[in-house]
Amino acid sequence: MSKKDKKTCIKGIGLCGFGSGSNSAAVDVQDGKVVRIRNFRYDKEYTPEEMKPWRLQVNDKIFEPTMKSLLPPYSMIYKKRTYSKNRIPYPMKRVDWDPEGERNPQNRGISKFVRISWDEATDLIAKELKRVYKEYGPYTVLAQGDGHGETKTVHAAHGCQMKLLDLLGGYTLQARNADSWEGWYWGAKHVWGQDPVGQGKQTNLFKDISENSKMVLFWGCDPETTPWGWGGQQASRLSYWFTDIGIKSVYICPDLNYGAAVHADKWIPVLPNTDLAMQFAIAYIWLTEDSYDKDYIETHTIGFDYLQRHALGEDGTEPKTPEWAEKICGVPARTIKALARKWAKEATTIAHSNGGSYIRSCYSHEPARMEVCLLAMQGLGKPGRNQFKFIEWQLFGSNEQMPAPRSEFIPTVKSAYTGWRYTMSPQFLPKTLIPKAIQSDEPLTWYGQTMAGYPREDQFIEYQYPIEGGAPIHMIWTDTPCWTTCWTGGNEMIEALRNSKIECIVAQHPWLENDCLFADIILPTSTKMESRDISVDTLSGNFNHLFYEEQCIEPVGEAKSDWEAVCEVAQKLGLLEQYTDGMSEMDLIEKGFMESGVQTKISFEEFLAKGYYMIPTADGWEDDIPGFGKFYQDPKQYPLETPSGLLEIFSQDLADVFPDDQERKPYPQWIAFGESHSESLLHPKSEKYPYLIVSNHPRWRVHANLDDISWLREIPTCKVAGPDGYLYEPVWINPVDAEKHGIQSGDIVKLFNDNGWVLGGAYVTERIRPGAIYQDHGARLDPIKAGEGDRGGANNLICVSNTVSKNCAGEVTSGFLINIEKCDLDALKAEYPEAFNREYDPGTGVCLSSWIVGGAE
Ligand SMILES: Nc1nc2c(c(=O)[nH]1)N[C@H]1C(S)=C(S)[C@@H](COP(=O)(O)OP(=O)(O)OC[C@H]3O[C@@H](n4cnc5c(=O)[nH]c(N)nc54)[C@H](O)[C@@H]3O)O[C@H]1N2
Ligand SMILES: Nc1nc2c(c(=O)[nH]1)N[C@H]1C(S)=C(S)[C@@H](COP(=O)(O)OP(=O)(O)OC[C@H]3O[C@@H](n4cnc5c(=O)[nH]c(N)nc54)[C@H](O)[C@@H]3O)O[C@H]1N2
Ligand SMILES: [Mo]
Repeated sequence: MSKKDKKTCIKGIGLCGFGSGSNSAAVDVQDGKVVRIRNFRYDKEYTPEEMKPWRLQVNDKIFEPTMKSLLPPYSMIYKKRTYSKNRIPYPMKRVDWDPEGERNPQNRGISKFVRISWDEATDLIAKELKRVYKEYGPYTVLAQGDGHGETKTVHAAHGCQMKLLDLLGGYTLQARNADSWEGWYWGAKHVWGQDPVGQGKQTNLFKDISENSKMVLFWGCDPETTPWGWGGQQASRLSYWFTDIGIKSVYICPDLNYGAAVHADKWIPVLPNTDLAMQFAIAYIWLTEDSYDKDYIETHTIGFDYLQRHALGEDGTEPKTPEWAEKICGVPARTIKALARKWAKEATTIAHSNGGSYIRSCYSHEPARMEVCLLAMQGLGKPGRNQFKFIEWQLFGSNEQMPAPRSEFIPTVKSAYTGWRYTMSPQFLPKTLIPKAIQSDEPLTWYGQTMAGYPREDQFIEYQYPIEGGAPIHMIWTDTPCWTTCWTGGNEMIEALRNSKIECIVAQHPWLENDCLFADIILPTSTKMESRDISVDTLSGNFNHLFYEEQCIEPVGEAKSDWEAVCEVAQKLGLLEQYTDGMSEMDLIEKGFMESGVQTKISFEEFLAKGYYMIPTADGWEDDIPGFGKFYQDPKQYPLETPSGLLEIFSQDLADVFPDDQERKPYPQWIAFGESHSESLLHPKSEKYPYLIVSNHPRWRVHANLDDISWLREIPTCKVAGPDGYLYEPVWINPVDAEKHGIQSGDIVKLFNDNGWVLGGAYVTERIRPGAIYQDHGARLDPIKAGEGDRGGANNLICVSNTVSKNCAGEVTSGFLINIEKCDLDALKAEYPEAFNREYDPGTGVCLSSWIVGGAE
């Protein structure tokens, strides 16, 4: 092999999206193929002195950044995703979708696809767009362009189509709900006024916890799984460091998750979405034992009386004693008391990645804001007493949101075409309301833009669909085709996608999976290995850096990047020049650089020559007052973003705008079920469906991504091999519950409720508490009967479709009621022979040939 056939490129291989890569990687390319992906060494072009590494020392123990990136396993195996057997080989059209004749919407998810050329595909799309705009007017195309995805900037996934649709007269935006932090958004924000990432002020918490905390509560937090997806391995290193320096790690979660399994000093297995009861009992202990910070409550909060009366039962409700809570949350009263007493005595910080179904279930605003109240009762912001975000160290990039030592500045690169968090179209729909909007003939109303980062006051504004002068949608253009395995009411969405009002669905995606199966036209897009770009790493917790990404390989099959795909359609519409502003790929990369912050440090030429720029740790970072420290020291000088500037345990705004809302009152209250939800073991519905699902972010995937990676699928906790050789998505069940159903490890089981059923492979284990059943979310859809039953284990299909609560249009994707039974595979096979006769590639489970006429050759 000659030397010149080899090269190494820097790539930000993460799945967070929007130009922010979780950890830079070195990609080795040989003879036009990606052969290996490694950690990237920072010190090739910059010396440690230039980078000014930060350092923490406690006694004789030291914690500092590493000199190479901290890649999670997903990044290392990413060449498998680039070369996946699931790659869409060429543009395709659904066989029985005929724009001149029958469109057969009812066959979406059933019928196959045929190959067409890029020319035909883009002709069809351009024609349909023109027709729909002409016939129905502006805003009648829904752009599904949100979502996480490969960390690209110029070529970025998600949202490329929006600018083109704007040029055509406007579109309906699928407004991304605050998925990751619903409870913080709809609840905590009214107490402490802040967003994004709900958890607020994070300054220097690595240091504060290390030096001042005695205990960290990992509350709905798995530092060995979800930080992998965003921030790499730093959270794991930190967890070991905390143990090393004598900090106690207490895990509160229904499952013994991967972090708990290696780091927990104590695991408190709570029933899903019942934490609120435990929280009230903790408050009850502090109130009755006089072990909370009365001075702080006096000076830093308003409305405490309401909470106090409710906790003690002085408002006509039951007193929230530990014994009362035990019956609801399944945690013994003595454990709750012990936890409350230790917490009152010792400086305690609460750690979350985002909170899991603790804040992503029914009424999640209650536990989220109750947590802030508990933190307030122990003096939020005092040394060692904060809330710590164990992931996304610097996602939105203000110094206040950095638990890691501060760098000189935070580089940013924003694509000219994407950035779903920052765009808003006059006509929009909260993501959670889309199936309803399609199915119903009535206009819809709701409160708030629902997108993270919007000001608190926005939650009090009523919006409607269609807007005045707008019209309902008749076409969908998606670059984020994973509703079925990521969002609420999946089976309901399938029904909506089959509605004849939706005349054309365009999907652009690298892989033939999930909602692609419901499209009419499919465009194959490329992975980041296939194009040049610019990216930034702000999530490693080591050093921020900006880098140029060379093209590694030629596009796979007929793929084009997401941006290039939209350019092709723009060309057909005669709008290419306006769409690109006359800029080439390299122009856009340079623009990204010129706006990044790095342009003041080095020239573009030097940047290209070196390939990257490392941003040093800021001088004086040690002096930054941690977390809520400033607010603690002087709430008048450093007020919060609430109307009073204080922690508002009682929100006058909520009281004024929603006086009749029984589900979200002005202050936290105990609620198990209500008008919007009956997903509780205390509700009669639980007689039929006696378990609460724990649908976590997947250990071995990032949401919908990576379910086709053979190297991951062979790991026993990733898939369970069925007797038929198919690899099923694991279902954890406690031995006590398994026995009731005669279920053993390795059995194929069916999870079901009124919304449908999904299969899984049983893992009988005490790692999940009785009453809860665990199956990760994001498994690849593999319909047995699309809209009803699924073999892949995509449990979002059976997830509830009601929103967080009446006036909160957020998602509920975990902690809902289900039942389980042993599955009679033979009977199922007899009933659905076609689904079971598909030919699967053994390692990856891919069955492209079943969906493409004539196979995928
Ligand atoms: N059951 C359950 N459901 C949940 C949650 C839960 O806890 N439990 N959590 C929720 C949360 S917090 C989130 S953030 C969402 C995640 O939901 P999403 O952000 O929607 O999911 P992703 O799988 O990250 O990405 C969306 C799609 O982008 C695709 N994609 C990746 N790269 C590219 C690309 O370069 N081009 C194109 N065109 N597409 C690309 C992926 O294949 C995938 O289909 O899920 C939510 N749903
Ligand atoms: N590997 C991987 N990493 C990811 C992602 C991914 O899909 N895969 N997604 C990324 C995204 S978009 C986000 S938002 C973050 C999410 O990060 P998180 O919100 O932390 O993720 P989850 O897995 O939903 O929940 C974390 C833990 O909460 C616990 N839990 C579940 N239900 C309950 C409950 O009712 N009460 C309590 N107390 N605990 C509960 C479980 O132990 C679970 O492991 O992760 C990011 N990182
Ligand atoms: Mo998320």
